[in-house]
Formats: sequence, structure tokens, C-alpha cells
Amino acid sequence: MDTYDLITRNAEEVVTDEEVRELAADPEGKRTYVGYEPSGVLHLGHLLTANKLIDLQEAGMEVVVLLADVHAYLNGKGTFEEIRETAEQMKAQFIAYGLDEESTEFVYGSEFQLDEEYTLDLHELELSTTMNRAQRAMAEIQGDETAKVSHLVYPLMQTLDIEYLDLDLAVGGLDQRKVHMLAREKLPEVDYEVRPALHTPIVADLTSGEGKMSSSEGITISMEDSTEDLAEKVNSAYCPPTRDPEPDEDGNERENPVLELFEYHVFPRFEEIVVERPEKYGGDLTYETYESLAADLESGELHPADAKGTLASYLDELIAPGREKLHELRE
Ligand code: NAL
Repeated sequence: MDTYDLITRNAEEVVTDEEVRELAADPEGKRTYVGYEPSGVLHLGHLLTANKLIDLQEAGMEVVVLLADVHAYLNGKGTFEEIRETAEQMKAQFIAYGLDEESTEFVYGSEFQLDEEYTLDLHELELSTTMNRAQRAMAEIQGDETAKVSHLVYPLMQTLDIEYLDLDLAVGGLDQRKVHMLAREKLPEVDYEVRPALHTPIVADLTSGEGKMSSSEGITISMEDSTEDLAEKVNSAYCPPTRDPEPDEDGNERENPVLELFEYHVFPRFEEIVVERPEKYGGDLTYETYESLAADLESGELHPADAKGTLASYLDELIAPGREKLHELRE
């Protein structure tokens, strides 16, 4: 696969394509990052961006993982001590999942976000940003609660971090796009450079195929799940024999979450996928590409129940090392 294709595979959006092509022409030693509000247990949402980081490491880039402790605090996720503790657990799970320890730098936000120079730069951004603009940038991150002043500071700090971590490419889920757009607009205003951004898709809710899979509602798959939990969750998933399901009765768009998980989580991490079937049902099926598996689901060659069973066992393999790490940490 050429470097541009590796960098952009499974990306929902790149901003701008021209800037990312330039980066792909000479990726060696370039720095990219994802920031996460620390949480004790990683779920598939975290792992989607982690897959992208693994692609970028393969392309020769250095990866910075920002453990965004101050951001989590501003977003009401607990006391500062609690957040620091969960950040440590998060780091251990990322490494267990497969981020290369040599080329991954883990940084706590609080290591630099409380410095005088940073604070003054932040105030300069506060001066040049309307409340309305900051609030709009946060809409998808903040959830439903009433915005506090802290929620307006949050996207401005995320903007500034791109400069302070000296990054060449910002990576995040599609829910981060408005912050990254704010950053592209604001950084030049305070005499810093614009950086390209790459956004990963958001996986649909497992049981309905609608909206997004989230830890606050519906079913999420996390590193805490046992093999049995996983089998049960995946088995309950919505999986019509198509890539493009009809909207529901109320006109809400639907996706096929089982196919999405194959596409975004399984195929990027395995050379080939084997669907084990007894001889009397046609024997094993082997797939090297997502497209061939999806085509077989659509034609009826691959039964949804077999697709689900296979998905559950590959996901189990992916999360097993992190699950063990979590158990060790808790002993
Ligand atoms: C991501 C988050 C917080 C701070 C960041 C700073 C720089 C780059 C990325 C960052 C967390 C993210 C979330 N906003 O919603 O999880």
C-alpha cells in the first residue's frame, strides 16, 4: 500500500487533502497525535483512533498520545487525582493494544498547560474568540449538559495544544472536527501555523445501527468485556444482509454496525479473516479484504450469524492483551 493510502485508509475526512498529500510525500519523523480524556477502560471508540495511530507509525511518523487530564477536568469528569489515576491505566492499555512503545510519546496535558506562557497564549485566544464560536466547536464533545465557562475554554486549549506539542497532523474522531476547524481558523490569528487534520468515522450503535456507539448510551464494547460478554453483545447486533440498510420507520439513517466493525477494526489489524463453518454448511470461508466479505453478506453466501460469530472472536483477540493488563493493574 502506498504511504498516502496507508495514512488515509478508513479516514472519513482529511482537511485538506493537499496538505496530507504533502505530508505523505515525506512522513519520516513527522509528528502526529491524538488526545484522549483519560478514562479507566478503553472502548472501541478509542481503539478506532488507535488503529489510525498504528497506521501512521507504520508510515514512519512519531505518535504523541496526549492524556488530556486538564481537559477531562474542564469537562466535569472527576477530581484531578481521579483523572490522573485513570490516565495511567489508559496508557497501559494502549501499549497492550499494540501502540509501539518506542515511537509513542505519552504526554500529560498538565505537564505544559499550566505554564505561564501557555496561559497567556490561552488568554489571547479567549480575547479573539466569541462565546458563540467556542460553544459551537464543543457541541459534539460536551453532550447535553448546560455549557459552563470551562466548556468554552476547552476547545481553545485543544487548539493551542496543536502548537505546543509541535504537531504536523491532528487526528481525531469525526466528533473533533469542529474543534479542528476552530484551530485552523484561530492559530494563524495568533501567529501560529495551520496543521492538517484527519478524522476517523464514528461507529453506529450496535443494536440499532443508528447514531453513534457511545459509552453513555446503548451497548459499547470495551477492554473490560469477557469473551462471553463480547459474544453476547455482538450476537445482539443489528446486521441486515446489506451495507446500506433502509432508514427506520421514523426516517433515521441506519448503518450496518457489524460490517463497520469488520471494516474499521478487524481488517486493518489482520491479514486474513477466516469464517469457520462446518463442512455441511459449505466449510470455512477466507477473506483478505473487507469488500469481499461485505459482498458475500449481501449475496447470502455469508450468513449474518456466521459474520457475527467471526467478528466476536476477532474482536476478542484484539482486546485480550488489554483485558489482561487491566486485570493485572487491579490485582
Ligand atoms: C483531544 C482531547 C482533549 C485535548 C486535546 C488536545 C490536543 C489534541 C487533542 C485533544 C480530547 C477530545 C475528546 N476532545 O473529546 O475526547
